[in-house]
Amino acid sequence: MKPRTIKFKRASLMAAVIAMATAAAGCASGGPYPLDTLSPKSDLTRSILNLFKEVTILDSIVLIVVIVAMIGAIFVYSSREGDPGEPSAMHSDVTLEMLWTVIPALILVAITVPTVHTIIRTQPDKWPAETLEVKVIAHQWWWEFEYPSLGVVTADEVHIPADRTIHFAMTSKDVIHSFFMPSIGGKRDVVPGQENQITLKADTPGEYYGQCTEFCGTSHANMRFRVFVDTPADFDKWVAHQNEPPVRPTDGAAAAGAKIWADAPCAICHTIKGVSGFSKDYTYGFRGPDLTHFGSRGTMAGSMLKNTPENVALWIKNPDAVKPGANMPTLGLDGEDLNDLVAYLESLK
Ligand code: HEC
Ligand SMILES: [Cu+2]
Repeated sequence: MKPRTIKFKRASLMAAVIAMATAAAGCASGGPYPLDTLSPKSDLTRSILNLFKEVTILDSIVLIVVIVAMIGAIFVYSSREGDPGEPSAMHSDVTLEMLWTVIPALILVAITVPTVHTIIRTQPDKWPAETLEVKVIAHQWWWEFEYPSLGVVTADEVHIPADRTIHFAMTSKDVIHSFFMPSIGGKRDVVPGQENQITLKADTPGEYYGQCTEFCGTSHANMRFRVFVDTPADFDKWVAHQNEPPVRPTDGAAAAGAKIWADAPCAICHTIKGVSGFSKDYTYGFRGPDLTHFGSRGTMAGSMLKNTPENVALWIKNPDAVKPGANMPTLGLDGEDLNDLVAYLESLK
């Protein structure tokens, strides 16, 4: 080999190493991304991030050692002008073989021990008495949240109090989904006929994003949700409000809309507590989100849209045009009837 090509190879190798290091630094810088796994806001996500950091540091050390050894070998052992022919071949070296078996085994142990420890610590099978249970029921393509001890049911926006253990018990009404709220609770599959769990304690009040992360059909990407971590006082206020029956409008568009609601087939799939019922055997009023306090939610249709009168009207007019595959039929409402119905739904604060 001529010295010139060796020089060229050395230079391109160095360039590649510098490019990799720059890319790695860019990834670590983070940013304002709502599904960022690097900004934990609960004990569970903090443990996961710590584990991720430990393993990444360990792996980086291994990477640096390998790269330095490789570059060193290129400089020290590459052939030069005037070298005698082929180098001698080496056969077996017990010490070397022991080393390259034992060192990787130790590295694997160093990764396995904290991983298993984190899994055991973050997936308890018992939880404290003051734990709040939240049932998560996945539907194509929206999320239902039920608080059995509080009598509250909501959709796509789940509220939890900070600094209290929350136990999410999750199941699906149709296909396999996955519950992913990166800042609060990692990720867990949601499977029909089975109950999966996440237990955590959120620590920073705020609004966080969630998303279904198991392909579940046409509108999979539109199956989002929000997590509101409230201060305990705000959470109690929210619960008290959710437990009040919605105020019945007495005049104006909203009152006219309430009449349309009573005549339209909406109640077959939607519950408005105190107005149209819900059957315990799941034959009536459960196929779509509970609308009892629909007007108090900031988003709708799997957190895909902001909850504004314009969006609600667009939705009712033709759900499928807004959200491909939506399991709500087009019911032919338009004009003043539609506006009145929207006014009624938005009045359900
Ligand atoms: C066959 C069942 C069915 C009927 C009938 C039905 N809906 Fe729906 N509705 C759904 C489903 C399912 C969703 C959730 C769709 C999604 O987000 O993917 C939904 C979503 C909604 C939403 C958004 C709620 C939220 O929190 O995201 C509103 C508002 C709504 N429906 C209003 C109505 C009105 C008004 C009527 C009557 C004119 C009606 N629906 C009739 C099944 C139905
Ligand atoms: Cu899904």
